[in-house]
Amino acid sequence: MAEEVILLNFWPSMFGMRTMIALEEKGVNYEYREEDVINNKSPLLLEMNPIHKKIPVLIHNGKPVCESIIQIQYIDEVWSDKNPFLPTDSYQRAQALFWADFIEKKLFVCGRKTWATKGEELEAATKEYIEILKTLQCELGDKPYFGGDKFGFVDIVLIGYYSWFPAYQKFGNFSIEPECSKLMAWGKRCMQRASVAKALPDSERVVGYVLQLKKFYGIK
Ligand code: GS8
Repeated sequence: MAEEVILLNFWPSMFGMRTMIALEEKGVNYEYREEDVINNKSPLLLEMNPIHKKIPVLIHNGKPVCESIIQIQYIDEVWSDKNPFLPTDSYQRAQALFWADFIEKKLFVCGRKTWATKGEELEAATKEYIEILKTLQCELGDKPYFGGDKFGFVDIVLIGYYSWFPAYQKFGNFSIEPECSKLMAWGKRCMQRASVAKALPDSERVVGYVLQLKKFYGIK
């Protein structure tokens, strides 16, 4: 049977970027469908993700897989013949999942505060953001990728945020490069990959999107 793969996505989503990168890395043919998650979710999205009603949704032969980190794991298992994302060693695998979980718990919430808060809350958020990135940079160490010599699971989970860094810095009025130059170099390295270059939007477009969000939520 021919594989039918559909990705429901919304272009600025760092979560959707993960799934797109995973599909591209595996060379899977898929149909990309852009969703308007802010104003008009499609009936297909509501049917395929009735619990969270969020993108990204991966639809494989008519069956939905929800949550981006689960989607990366699913893609890795189903298309296992090419470019494994997770290490086979159980301990290494647990470590990769730990860092994916760390990114998941920390980055989105703190990143949002850099454009949605002000005053002391903003100051605390920008400090925390740098601390989170420094922790990740420490884990990266001198390796080219979190996966070692190979672009892998943690790289896929994190890299979408790289396209948001300019927006966070602009609205939060802080700078990532001075303390996190190795992490920025990692980001540039990842951008050399066709999968990442295809999935990540232009950072200026993200800045424009955040401006729209600020207006939408009435944030001055
Ligand atoms: C997050 C998906 C998500 O927040 C994942 O897949 O990893 N943990 C999930 N999707 C957002 C768009 S990106 O900010 C979304 O679909 N929001 C619509 C809504 O909240 O109604």
